Amino acid sequence: MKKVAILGSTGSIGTQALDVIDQHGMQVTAIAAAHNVKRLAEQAKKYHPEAVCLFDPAGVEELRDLLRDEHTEILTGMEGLCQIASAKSHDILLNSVVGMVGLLPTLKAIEAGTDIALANKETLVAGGSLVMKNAAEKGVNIYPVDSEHSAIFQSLQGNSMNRIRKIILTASGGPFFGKTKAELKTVRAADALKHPNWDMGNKITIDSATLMNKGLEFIEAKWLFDLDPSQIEIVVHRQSVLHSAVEYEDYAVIGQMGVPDMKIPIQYALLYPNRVACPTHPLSLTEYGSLTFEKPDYETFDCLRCAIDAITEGGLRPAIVNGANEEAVYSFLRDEIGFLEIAELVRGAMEHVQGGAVTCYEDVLAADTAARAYVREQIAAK
Ligand code: MN3
Repeated sequence: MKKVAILGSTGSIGTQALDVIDQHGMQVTAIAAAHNVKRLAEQAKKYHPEAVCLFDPAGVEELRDLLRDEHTEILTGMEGLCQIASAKSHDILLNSVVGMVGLLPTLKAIEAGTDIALANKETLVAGGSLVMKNAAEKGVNIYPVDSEHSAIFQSLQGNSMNRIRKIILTASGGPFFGKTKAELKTVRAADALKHPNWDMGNKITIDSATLMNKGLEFIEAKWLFDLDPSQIEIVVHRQSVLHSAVEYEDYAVIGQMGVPDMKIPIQYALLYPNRVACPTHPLSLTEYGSLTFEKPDYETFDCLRCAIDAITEGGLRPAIVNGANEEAVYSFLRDEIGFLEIAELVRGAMEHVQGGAVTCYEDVLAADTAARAYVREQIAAK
C-alpha cells in the first residue's frame, strides 16, 4: 500500500487527492493545512495520520481539542511542514500548499530523498534552479500535478530518445479573455473569482484572471523539462480539453486530452506509471464539437510578459516576480488595489528590486522579502 503525506490537504488539490486516495486505498501518513481547523480535524479522524500540521498557530489549541481522542502528533508553522516533509514514513509527498511557503518543505523532502508530487508551482518559480539541482543529486523524482505539466510529462513517456522542438502550453485564457484594459480597470475581486473551467483556490483563481498563472507555469515548465524559454509556446485554448502537448523534431505533436478535472493529473502523479480507473468522467469530444486555439493577449495581461521576461533574465528575477505577485494578489483580494495594479506592481518590482544569482535558499527568501516590501511600500504611498 502506497503511503502519502499531503501538505495542503484541505485545499482544492488536497481534497481531490483524498478522493483519489479513497478510490485506491492508499495510506495517509501526514496532513497539513494553512488554517482550516475543522476540515483538517475531520480528515485526521478519517485517515488517522501519524502527524497533523496546522500552519497558522492561532488555531492549534482548537485543533488539539478536536483531536484529543486521536493518537496523532500535532505540529504547527513552517517547522511543522518541514518535519512532515523530512519524515521517512511516506513513499511520496504531495506538496499542494499555495505560495512561496512551499519551497522550503520541497527542499526538505528532497534532502530526505523522498519523491514529490508537486502542485506548488511557486516552489519551481522561486527556487527552480536549486530544486532541480538538489533533486538530480539525490535521485528524487518530481512528478508534476499541474494539469499542463502532467500533460507534457505524459506526452514525453516512451520518447526519451527523441528530440523536443518545443512544448505547447495551453491556457484557458481566464475569466477576462477578450477584455481590454479599459474594461478591466474597475474589476473587483468578486468578479475575478468566477473562473470558467477549473475549481481552484482564491490565489490561483486571481492568477488565472491576470494570466500570471500561465506565466508561473511557463517558468515551472522551463525547470521541470529543462527547456530554453524560446521552446515554450503559450496557446489560449478556452475549452481546457487539450492539457498541453510536445512537438518533436519531426513536427509530430503529442498531447494529452481529457475532461478538465484535476483528479486525472493528481492520480497520475501519485500512481505513476500506472493508469487505472479514476474517480472522474470520460471525455466526449463530440459533446465539445470544436476546440479553439488562439494567441494570448500579452498587451492586456502584462503579468504573463513579466513572468517570461523574468525567467529569460534568470537568477533571482522569477523569485522577485513571484513574491511581488503574491503580495499584490492578496492586496487585490482585500480590495486594496485594482485589477490592473497587480501587473503594474509586479512590473515595478521586476524593474526596481535588486536581482542577482541564486546560490542558496536564503538568496531566494531575501529576494522574495524585498519584492513583497516593495509592493507594500507602493500601496502605502498611494
Ligand atoms: Mn495549470
